[in-house]
Amino acid sequence: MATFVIGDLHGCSVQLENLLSHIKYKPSDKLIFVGDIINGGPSSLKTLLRVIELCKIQGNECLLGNHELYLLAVLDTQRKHISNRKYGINDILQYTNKHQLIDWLRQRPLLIKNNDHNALIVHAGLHPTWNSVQAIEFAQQIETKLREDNWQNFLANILMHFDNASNAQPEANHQKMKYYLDVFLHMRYLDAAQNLVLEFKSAPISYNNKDIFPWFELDKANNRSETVLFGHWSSLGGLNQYPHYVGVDYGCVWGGKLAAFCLDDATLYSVAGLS
Ligand SMILES: [Mn+2]
Repeated sequence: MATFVIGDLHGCSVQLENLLSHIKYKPSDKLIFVGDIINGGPSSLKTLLRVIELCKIQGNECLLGNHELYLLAVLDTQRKHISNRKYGINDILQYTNKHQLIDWLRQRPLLIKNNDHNALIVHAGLHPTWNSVQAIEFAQQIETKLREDNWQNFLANILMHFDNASNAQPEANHQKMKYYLDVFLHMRYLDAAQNLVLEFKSAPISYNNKDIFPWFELDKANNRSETVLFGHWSSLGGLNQYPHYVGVDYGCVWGGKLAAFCLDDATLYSVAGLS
């Protein structure tokens, strides 16, 4: 039995099957998907249905990614589906039982604590000012809201401030929740004062002259006892040189690789991404 943390799938169902074969997956293994299951590759619906099926097996779990949050937001009737991705998520939006998928997605965690391997797994990252207890607490606050019956109201209130669609002053609580979502689902860089810098998405080498830092470079000073694993940052091309920070998004949908990191022996497995 082994535990694998699997990178962003983005609708690449063929690559997921290839990866499961490559790691010789068996139901006694544990799979942890870092989120961004959908949007990008040719088969968002098929990939999501497969991950849901896999997560019915005890021990397997999937985080919420920003693309899943985006899907939840599109279901909010005030929004139109706009995707700059080649294939998008129309197959999900046209699916008869899409509300079952939505209800499954909004039950997903923003943070997984794996005690067997002393690991924290998140979609984008952890803020350096948060200790692990705080991070778990902040994740639970969002998870609780998304699981409530009026989750759409909650999301609409938060997302109103994502895209500046409103001039209304956000409530302090909504501002706080938006900040947590930005850290868990969107963060890549911070400035020297540890403020989020969300507009930069390329690899660090692209910004040599800027006063911005990958979040994990600042977080290293905390000497967390846990290993932090994350996805989301495809342009980073994975991160495998630090013992306590492991990036598993190797850009499958961008012609890179789909990766699974085995927590038991710190081995990285990968298969070719979408060509
Ligand atoms: Mn992402």
